[in-house]
Amino acid sequence: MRHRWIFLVVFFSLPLSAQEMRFNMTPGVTQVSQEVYQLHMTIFYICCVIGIVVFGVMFWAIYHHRRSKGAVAASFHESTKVEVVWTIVPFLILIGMAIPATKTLLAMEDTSEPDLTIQVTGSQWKWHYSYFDEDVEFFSLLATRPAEIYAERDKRENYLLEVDRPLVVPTGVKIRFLITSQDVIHSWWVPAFAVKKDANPGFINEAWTRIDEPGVYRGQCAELCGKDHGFMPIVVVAKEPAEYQAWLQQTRAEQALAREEEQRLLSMNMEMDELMALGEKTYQARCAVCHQANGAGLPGAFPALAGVGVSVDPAAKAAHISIVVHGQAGTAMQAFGPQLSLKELAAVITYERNAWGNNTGDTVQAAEVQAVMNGDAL
Ligand code: HEC
Ligand SMILES: [Cu+2]
Repeated sequence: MRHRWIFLVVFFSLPLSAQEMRFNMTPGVTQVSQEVYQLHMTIFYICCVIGIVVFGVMFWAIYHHRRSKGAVAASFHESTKVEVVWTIVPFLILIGMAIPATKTLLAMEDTSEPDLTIQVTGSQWKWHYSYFDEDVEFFSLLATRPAEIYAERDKRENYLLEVDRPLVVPTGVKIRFLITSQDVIHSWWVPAFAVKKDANPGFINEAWTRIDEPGVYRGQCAELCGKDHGFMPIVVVAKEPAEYQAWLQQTRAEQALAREEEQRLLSMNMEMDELMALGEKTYQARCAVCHQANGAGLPGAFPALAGVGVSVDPAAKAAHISIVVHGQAGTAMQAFGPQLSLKELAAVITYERNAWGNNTGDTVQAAEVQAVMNGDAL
């Protein structure tokens, strides 16, 4: 037993160094996240003390009452004193843990009196953010390039943790999140805020945060939600209130402009080339995850669009527009009407009708898409 001390050093240094170790939880950047972290450390230390006391007594007893020393087992049972002690001590420990835990949980759940409310909607496989009373909403999609995912290029720093449009929020105000889903269960998780809430279809869950420091905070969907569950990250950019207001103004103006452009588009005829170029881009960004880049689909899960179905049927143009705009209830085929602009819809449908050897020669125009949206016959 010359090296007994090694065991003791390792055992006693575990709780001390846990705070610095990479595999500990992060303290985060909000008051609540720090409370959560402190709570976790408190409970962890309590567990360590219990562990040290229980194993200490056990190992001490084994060592001192070993047979080689001629120890003889004592015979006693039913000690009322011991039974009372081992009931009361754990009871007190549990109460001691429950009080700080309840306090923190109540603070996390208190979504009252927010300064800003944002609806967060998950769907396969992206997030949608809608700012209440601000007329601003957008989708936020993975921005990592497929070449990185398929290891054809080096991976960038925030591999799989980058999006095309981050959620932008002001610092120093109470932000309430209303979290829901359009299809399956997702979960909106940003560790730095200690916010992790399930997004359930048909329900709205609430969470909140108040961020003190401007910065970029990253998270992920934390509920296994299908094939691309690992490909729907979350990026939150916290800005000083003045900068946030400027961003809000600009985004609102951009979105209003885009709506005007939609109106203008209705009376225009776009050329095949333009439609195909935008269509390919839209298809690769939004449809290829399921129907595959070459339109071949995934047998048993996602239908092929190349060579079969509505995409090659000259008589089925309206049906084609309709399934893209309205989706197919009960399947993974979402309604893209609310997700894409009229221009993108017209382009992506045109693309499907003319790519991969699907030579219908049709173009689809914005006005035709609008007509299907309105329920008019083509
Ligand atoms: C999350 C997976 C997913 C994504 C993303 C997706 N689809 Fe689909 N799509 C499906 C599934 C599943 C079906 C089959 C629906 C059914 O069973 O009726 C389908 C069916 C279709 C059909 C009907 C095929 C036929 O001939 O009957 C078309 C057209 C189509 N999708 C176009 C698109 C377009 C355009 C996009 C991108 C804007 C897209 N899809 C994105 C899953 C997806
Ligand atoms: Cu998800």
